[in-house]
Amino acid sequence: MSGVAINQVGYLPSGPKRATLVTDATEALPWQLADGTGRVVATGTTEPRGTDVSSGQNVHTIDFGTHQQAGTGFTLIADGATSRPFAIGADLYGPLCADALKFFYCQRSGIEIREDLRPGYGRPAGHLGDRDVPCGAGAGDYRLDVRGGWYDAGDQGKYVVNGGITVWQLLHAFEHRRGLDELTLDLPESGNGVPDLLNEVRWELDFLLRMQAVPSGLVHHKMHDREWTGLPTLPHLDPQPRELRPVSTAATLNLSAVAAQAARIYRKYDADYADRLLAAARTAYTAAETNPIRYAPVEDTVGGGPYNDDDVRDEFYWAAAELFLTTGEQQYADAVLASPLHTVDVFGPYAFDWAATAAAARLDLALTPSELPGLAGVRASVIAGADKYLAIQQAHPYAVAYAPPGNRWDWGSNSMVLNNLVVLAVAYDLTGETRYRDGVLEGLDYILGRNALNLSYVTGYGTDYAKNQHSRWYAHQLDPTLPHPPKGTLAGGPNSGLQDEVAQARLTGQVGQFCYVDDIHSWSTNELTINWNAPLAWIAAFAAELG
Ligand code: 9MR
Repeated sequence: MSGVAINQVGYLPSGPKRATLVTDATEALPWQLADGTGRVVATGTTEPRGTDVSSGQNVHTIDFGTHQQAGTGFTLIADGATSRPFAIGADLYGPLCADALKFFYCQRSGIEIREDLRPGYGRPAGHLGDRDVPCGAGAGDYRLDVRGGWYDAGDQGKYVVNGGITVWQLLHAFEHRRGLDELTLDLPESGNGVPDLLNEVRWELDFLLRMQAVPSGLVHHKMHDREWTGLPTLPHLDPQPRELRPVSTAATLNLSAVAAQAARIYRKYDADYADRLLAAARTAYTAAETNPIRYAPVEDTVGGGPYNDDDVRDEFYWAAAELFLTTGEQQYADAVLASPLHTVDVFGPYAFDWAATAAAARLDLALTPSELPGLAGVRASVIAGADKYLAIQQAHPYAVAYAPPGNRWDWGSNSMVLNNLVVLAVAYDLTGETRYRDGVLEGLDYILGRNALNLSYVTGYGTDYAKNQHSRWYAHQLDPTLPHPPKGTLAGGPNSGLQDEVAQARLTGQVGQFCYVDDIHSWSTNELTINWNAPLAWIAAFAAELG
């Protein structure tokens, strides 16, 4: 069996252009590139790569980078197989960036989603009762107004640590990528004089601020349904009571980090809001210092996910970094410099996620102008991390900058792949060296179809794409009157853990890349989440800039 896996969205004229051929052949083979009319416009020979660990397949690389002519409907032909059609063009990634960001409006809680703004996705406001929510057993004897925010994923829970890393990444893109301040996202707030990306992120920031308890300054870890609901359940029809879970040190530091970051970014548009954000960030940091070991328990999995984390050294580092970058104050500089994480290599198999935030701190310290002593060393550490991911990518026949230990792919692996590319992109920003830029672009190929499944993991992008992501309201697979997820929605991706029954029944014994199924019930391989769409938007913004 043979096949040619390509980026189904397409390649930038000046970017790298490679494909992966699956074949039994061990010797080099001829390949042809045909244009939209079927005319052969380039030829060459494949490079045999042996057995790819991530898929178990015998593969070759096809490099057609010398062809720079734009067009649509290109195909690659080798070993009797023809690839899916693809484009070559400069403007391929602007739409992906916009759609990946428009995704967030449809995740909003506590507000009607307007049909005129999102045709096919209009729905009544969900969870208006979140304005008066009791603290569950052990959480405290009070009620809070925790309305708004984004639903985390296919469930309707709202979790501070995951909302936090998502906000951080979207604001990081806003601060360090170009063009996002002018992007229109078709929101109710559009046209109010504030960039739409900041309008969208504020919906979540306001929710995060409401999760902070008074007077302690500590932040509730999460709020969600008392019991899990079934699929489909539209947000406004959720029958379950909602509950807050106890405060945690991780959530408190998370709010501190992103409120501090947001304070410097929103100041230009709303100084009062910036003051409020900064005050909340300071209060939270102090509260965490006096309550350093309140951990969200791993067992808290009824009605919502646990998002447990019992190592918060990285969250302390991250909050101190953002407070320092915003205020320049000595106390926060001291905390950054004293952190045990400041001088260690924080770029592991994957760079960061909701639980591991040290690399987020490092990336922001490297890019945001400041007077931090030893800044050159900070930047060098990011470049060293990028070199590591680049080496992994270069050894990988599908050009994935992610090779988890033992080939055991993580839950949400597509976000790990993308976040490692963010490190390459920051290295490009710091050095201007083309190999980092090319690494980012080639890394995106995997997400958009150059993979063992020949599948684009982004709904609406490519010829064959994921569209049955686990969701209670984009549940078209279960009820044809409901929509698929909106275009620009990323699927979680291969997960060797196979925690759900569909994955267990269909994927047991599969190798790495094959641990994925586009079925709505496969919540461990095929969910959609806010924190996975954020890196997609970040990387798409980078690719759009280059186009
Ligand atoms: O993305 C989370 C992943 O890193 C964890 O391993 C997993 C189990 O704790 O939970 C994932 O987060 C889920 C959350 O708990 C509830 N909403 C959906 C999230 C994505 O599946």
